[in-house]
Amino acid sequence: MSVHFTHYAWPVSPYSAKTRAYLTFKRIPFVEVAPSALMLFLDIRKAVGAAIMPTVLSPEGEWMQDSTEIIDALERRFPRAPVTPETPKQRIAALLLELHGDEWLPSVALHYRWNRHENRAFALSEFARLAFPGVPLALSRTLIRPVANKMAGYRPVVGVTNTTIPGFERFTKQLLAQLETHLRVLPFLFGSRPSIADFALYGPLWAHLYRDPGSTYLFRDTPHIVAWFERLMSPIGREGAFLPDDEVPATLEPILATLFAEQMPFVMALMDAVDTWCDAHPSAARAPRSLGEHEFVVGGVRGRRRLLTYTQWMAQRPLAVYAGLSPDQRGDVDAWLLRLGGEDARRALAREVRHPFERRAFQMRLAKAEAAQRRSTGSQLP
Ligand SMILES: N[C@@H](CCC(=O)N[C@@H](CS)C(=O)NCC(=O)O)C(=O)O
Repeated sequence: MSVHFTHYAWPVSPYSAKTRAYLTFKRIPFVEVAPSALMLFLDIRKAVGAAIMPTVLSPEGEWMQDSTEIIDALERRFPRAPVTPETPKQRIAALLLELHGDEWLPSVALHYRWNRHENRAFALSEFARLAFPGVPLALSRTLIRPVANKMAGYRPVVGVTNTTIPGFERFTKQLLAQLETHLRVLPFLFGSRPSIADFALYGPLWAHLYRDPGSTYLFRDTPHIVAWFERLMSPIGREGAFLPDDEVPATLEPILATLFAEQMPFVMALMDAVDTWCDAHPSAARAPRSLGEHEFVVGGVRGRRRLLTYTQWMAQRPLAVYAGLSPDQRGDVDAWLLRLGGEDARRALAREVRHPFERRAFQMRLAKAEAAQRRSTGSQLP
């Protein structure tokens, strides 16, 4: 039996960059395989239910899918040098920044990849050579075009339109400037050890914005971000540590303040939509993938984007940490939240998750207790 984990991933994939950086830091023995189209649409789809990446196959033959679940499962198996800080403010900040990387930055990533001619051509060639190894590029580019079109088609879903593009670009430049300021002082977001937040932000920033040749210029004046990419790509040789005394560095505050000003109102609107839908469908055991569209703001520009229920599952993570705080801890965390985003920020973290999701085979299942109650009252799937 192989003692290695297998990481099925392409270099163009942001969520794969997240898991690769994690595996590398933890020194988990793994080999990376770039799955061909055949593998994706036959083996991987059969194993996990979709042609998606990253997936990880354990030495025992167990498949894992979804970067967050992969990392959670491996953290249980490899508990040394945990990547999620234990203390309240750092833990909440790390999980919020994971939510930011996973559920807000994809818009930026899709914009720069599919709206820039040079990047679009590069991505198409990358998809072609990885999906159809050994096939002449002219043919493989034609064969892979439907997949590329599907990816490009996600732009309006995540709010990228001609109106919002200036907002996304302003947001991106500001984020890179803020991250550069932070990384001038510290090697990683919370100290000398990389965290789940480092991996999640690194994913789209490296795999799309930096690696795609038509947007690398965004990093011309950010040598510390480039050095951080390099640290995340190779083993750092030591465990490092998160800052003592639950300190969230002041240099992360502007990034968190924007997250509270722009991403969080949209997450709250999603949770309102989930509550409304679940109240109207009391017998449902799972929620639909999408609940229509809603307004959002990015870089000060207003647009509309799809309310994807998966995002609530990700948002439940920082909210659960807040819900579990002792009164003393809550006082300290509240003062910090008020500084970052006023009463709205405190209210967002304190929000009750009335209809918690569990994720199973790409479905947002309503959490067990509630589902059991629903079943006992004779409910059915919607
Ligand atoms: N939430 C998932 C997202 C994975 C994902 O969207 N992967 C992209 C590539 S980076 C993909 O394979 N998409 C295929 C599709 O959407 O059909 C994760 O964290 O792993």
